[in-house]
Amino acid sequence: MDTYELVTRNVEEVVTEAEVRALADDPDGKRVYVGYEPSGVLHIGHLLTANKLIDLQDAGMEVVVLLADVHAYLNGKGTFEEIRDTADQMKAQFLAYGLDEDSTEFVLGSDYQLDDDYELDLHELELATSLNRAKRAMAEIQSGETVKVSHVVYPLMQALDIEYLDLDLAVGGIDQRKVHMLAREELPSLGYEKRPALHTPIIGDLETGEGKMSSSQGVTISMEDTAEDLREKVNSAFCPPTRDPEGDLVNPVLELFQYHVFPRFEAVVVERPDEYGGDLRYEDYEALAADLESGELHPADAKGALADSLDELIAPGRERLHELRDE
Ligand code: IYR
Repeated sequence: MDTYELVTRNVEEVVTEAEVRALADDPDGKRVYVGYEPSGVLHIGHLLTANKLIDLQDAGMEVVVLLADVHAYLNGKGTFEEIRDTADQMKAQFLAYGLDEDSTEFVLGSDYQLDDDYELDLHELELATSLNRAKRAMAEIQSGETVKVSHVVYPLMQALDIEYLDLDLAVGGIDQRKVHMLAREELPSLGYEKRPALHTPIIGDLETGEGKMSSSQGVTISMEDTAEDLREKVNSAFCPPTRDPEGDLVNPVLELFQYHVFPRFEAVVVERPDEYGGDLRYEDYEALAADLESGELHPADAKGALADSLDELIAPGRERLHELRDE
């Protein structure tokens, strides 16, 4: 796989292809980031962008993980103290998950976002941005109904982070795209360069395949799940072997294979007794999806292999969480 392919595999949007190609041509030392509002336990959404960060590290880039404590505070996630505690736990889980310790820098937002220069640039952005634009940028990120003033400051700070962390590339779920577009438009008005962005898909709810799999509603997979939890959740997941009337394969089981399992394992082995055809080995997602669609691979067998792979992926982080709680 060439570097551009590695950098952009499994993403939903590349902004812009030409800019990301230029980075992929000379990846060494390029700084890329994802920002996360700290939360105590990582879930599948965090792990999807973490997989992209691992790809980017493999491509030779340096990763910055922003533990966005001020953003979490602005989004009503608790007191500063509570948020900081969860930031430490989050860092430990990312490292256990497989981010490379030597080329990952963890930064707390409050380490620089309260500085004078940042604050004055923020006010300049506030002056340059319409209230509507900021609200729209925030619509997919903000959880509650009521938009507070803090919710329109939030995306402007996120835009400034790209400059203040001296980044070459911003990465986020597709729900972050309007903030990144705002950043591309507004940073130049402050005399800063605009940066490219990669947006990863958001996986649909496990039981319906629709909407997003999130911790706030429905079933999600998290770093806390035991092997048994995973088996139960995956077993009850929506896994139609056929396409929907529009011809799309809406299938959260396949999505988990595509975005979580294949990027991290060389091959997936589906164990089957000999009388059912014996073991199957897949080296890429496409081959597994094709077999599920043709009926060669039974959904129950695919689910068993998925639960095992997910367990292997989260086991080190789960152990780390237990250690932290025992301390
Ligand atoms: N908006 C993100 C959190 C976040 C991301 C970045 I990139 C920042 O610079 C700051 C905050 C979320 O929805 O979790």
